[in-house]
Amino acid sequence: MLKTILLSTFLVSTAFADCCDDAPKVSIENPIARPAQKGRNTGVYMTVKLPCKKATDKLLSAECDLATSTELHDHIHENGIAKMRPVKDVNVKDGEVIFKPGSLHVMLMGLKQDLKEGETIKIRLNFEKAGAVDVDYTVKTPA
Ligand SMILES: [Cu+2]
Repeated sequence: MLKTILLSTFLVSTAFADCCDDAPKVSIENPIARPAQKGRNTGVYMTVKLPCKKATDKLLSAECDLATSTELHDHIHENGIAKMRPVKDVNVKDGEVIFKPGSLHVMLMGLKQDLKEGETIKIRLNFEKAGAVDVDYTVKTPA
């Protein structure tokens, strides 16, 4: 009984908190994975959002059972050519970070099966503060 009261007090106070930087919850908007054939690599895109502009977090890694390995990538421009390179982690600043073609993305390396348009795949994102977040990505060609 006491436990229930304490728990509901906690829920109410967090629900009304202006910005919960101590335990931020991330939300993932427009999660998509580019269609690709077995054996290939493909890019995964999304917008990572925190509850307010002041909040920060860090994406440390991503995991997907359908890939031989899963990396965090960014693009750099070298002599006018855009190249992908792995990054150790991705900071979420000012409340959001956008993963999009030609920029930050999650890279699925060595797909174990085809990714077909309209399918849904699961990827786990590991954040420094928010912990493990499981996300369903729609297989879709990015606009
Ligand atoms: Cu890449």
